Amino acid sequence: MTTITRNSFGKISGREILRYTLSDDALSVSVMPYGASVQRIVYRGRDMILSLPEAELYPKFSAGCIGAVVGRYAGRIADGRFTLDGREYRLSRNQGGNHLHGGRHGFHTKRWSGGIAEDADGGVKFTLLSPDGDEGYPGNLRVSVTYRLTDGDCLAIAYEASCDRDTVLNLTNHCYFNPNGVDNSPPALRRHDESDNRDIEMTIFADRVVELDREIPTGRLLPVEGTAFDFRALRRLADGADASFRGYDHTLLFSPHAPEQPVASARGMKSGVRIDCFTDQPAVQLFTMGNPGSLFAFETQHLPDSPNHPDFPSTVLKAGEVFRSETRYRFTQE
Ligand code: G6D
Repeated sequence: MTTITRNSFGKISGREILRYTLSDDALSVSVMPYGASVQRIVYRGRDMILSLPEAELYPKFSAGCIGAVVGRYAGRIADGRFTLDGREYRLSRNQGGNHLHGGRHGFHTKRWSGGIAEDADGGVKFTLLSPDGDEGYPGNLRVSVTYRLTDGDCLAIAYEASCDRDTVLNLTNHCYFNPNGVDNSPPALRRHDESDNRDIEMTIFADRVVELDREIPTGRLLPVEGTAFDFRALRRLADGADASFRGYDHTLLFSPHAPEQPVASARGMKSGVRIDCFTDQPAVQLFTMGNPGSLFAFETQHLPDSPNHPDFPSTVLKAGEVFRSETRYRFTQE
């Protein structure tokens, strides 16, 4: 049975931020309306994700999207432009001449509304209206994310969205994990790159990786066979690449799989904690902030720049359609 508590988590721009903590059995998850973010995950007494100690720090580090929901479009859109229904849309170009993570004022920077909602089935629901023209996107988009704990120490993240005009949409959550535990104490936060990914084993049920040229897809999907992106068999996250590799910031396309099958698992070799990921999305962005990096983000989503690649799975949300998606992270102590 999930219990939900609420407490003040400081202020952002002078306005109080409430933090909601869902607890059940060995797992507790704290979420907040700034960025509709997952602020903390504690499993059997260990922090599982990077967390900042107070709300006002999150806008300062917003470029990292720490724990946040990212949208309208997670990932990059080349040159900040795409054409839909014969009309070109110009988006904010907030990184290297491209559009990244919904733009300078993407969903991760917004104060969502909501909280403990009757229709959230024992969870916490945040909602946002992204108005027509927001960062250059068409249509008034209503989006919600509901966090709930389900059986077996599992965090379920359910998204729903609809728009009054055709638009593109690619949502994700941007937690930074380490199943061995994350030291979020202030001194360690300044040195968080001293913890590392070396003692993590991982499997990802993906046989193709998006080829990039200067962070933008070329349009080719390459086989992972024999590359640093081949996680089809369990191996250490840090073992697949040589010293010249600058770290993972790549999109892996899942192989066909049953919905109840985890698309990926990460296991802490020190803690024996395993995180299994389940999703209805076609791909995942694996991001390690370097090689081997200190934490990893595992952002389930569509492919980057899909609006400019007709042969990629479509991210078009037609006017009046309802988008629904769910990603789950299950925690197990081996
Ligand atoms: C960098 O390229 C990476 C992104 O993938 C990541 O999500 C972001 O930092 C936080 O821009």
